[in-house]
Amino acid sequence: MHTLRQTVTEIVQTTPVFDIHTHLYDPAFGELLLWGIDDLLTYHYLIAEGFRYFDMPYEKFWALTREQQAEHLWQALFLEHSPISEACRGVLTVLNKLGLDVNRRDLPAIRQHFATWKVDDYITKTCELANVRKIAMTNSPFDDLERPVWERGFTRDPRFVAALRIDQLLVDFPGAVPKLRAWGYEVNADFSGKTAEEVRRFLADWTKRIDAQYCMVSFGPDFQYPDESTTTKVIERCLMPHGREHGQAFALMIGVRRNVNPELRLAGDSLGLSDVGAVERLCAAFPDNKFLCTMLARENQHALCVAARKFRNLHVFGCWWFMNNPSIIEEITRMRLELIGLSCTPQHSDCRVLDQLTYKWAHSRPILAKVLADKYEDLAATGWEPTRAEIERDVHGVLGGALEAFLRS
Ligand code: RAT
Ligand code: ZN
Repeated sequence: MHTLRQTVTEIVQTTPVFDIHTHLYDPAFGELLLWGIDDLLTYHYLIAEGFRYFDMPYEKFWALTREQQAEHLWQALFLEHSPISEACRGVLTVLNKLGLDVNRRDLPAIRQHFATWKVDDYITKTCELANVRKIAMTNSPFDDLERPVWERGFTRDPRFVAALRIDQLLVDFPGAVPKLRAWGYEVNADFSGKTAEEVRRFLADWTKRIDAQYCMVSFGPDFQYPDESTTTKVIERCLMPHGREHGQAFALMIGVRRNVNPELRLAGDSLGLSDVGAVERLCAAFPDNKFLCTMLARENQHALCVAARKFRNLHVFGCWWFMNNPSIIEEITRMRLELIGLSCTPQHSDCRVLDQLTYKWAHSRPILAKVLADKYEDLAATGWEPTRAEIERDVHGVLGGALEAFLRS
């Protein structure tokens, strides 16, 4: 006889997940899809941690090859100190799940192992290990490496779905204008003339070209709505009508303070406390639009969850970046289930390196199982015994099914 807890754990482990936000790419993008030990070790989370111990100047590190950077990070974060941080532990989980003996602490042997893989087989292997059924990419038409691949066209790998990322349009409209004009859209920085309809044409063209599942932006903690800014204009006159016309949700990731330490490059971003009121005002002003939201500051999570209780057009997701640590994931997942039940997506991976799918889901699943099992046990104590089918339905929901239903609604 299985206990309820064992049943929940087994179902959470075996239910395939739709990972709703990553920075991974369809293999057709070639080198843009990062994978393997050197990409794992040079993940920006680890670079930030490496500089806690390095005494070399920043420029010296950046001048090294990727392999040399990886060796310095391995030395400082794995050999000279025990790799207990979540990001370091993640590297070991990946290696362990691949069947490597991490205890040998042998980087050259690990590299040899990766050299034997072909990318297509490795994607299949990783999706199996992570039990991932579908991966949402982050696709920016403003990215000069990515855009030409879409423009040329390619046969899509059905495991990868697209999300239209439009940060520049929203946070730097004047910077976006010359690019949009060069691509044939008649826009003006002062929003005069046909600007609004031309931005909508741009959004529609890209939505169609990439088959975007949703449209996404990341904002700083100072994000406000409404205000006098061009951001508000783009939202009101372009994004919201576009969203309604195409049934497309608008995903907001709020709270990143970019470049707090520019010397750290991609690893140099921090966080700040945001105004959940801005999200509430957006949801209230556009009841016929759908919003997804995640926030970076722990202190914002409770208010964001309460906002989701008030607005059914708001779907809360993920424990993003600095939130993606076991102690915080458990606390926030528990709180969300208590406040909004199963109508949320507790986790996304935010992977930048394919292999990370393995660890991010291996680390998140037991936490989700633990919190869910606690909740089902509380129900059982009242006499309401959840059936296996009910648990399977619920787990499918929190592992991406609820989001798919929200996007379809
Ligand atoms: O989590 C991350 O890796 C960050 O660097 C960001 O990419 C963030 O997730 C984002 O999508 O802006
Ligand atoms: Zn991201």
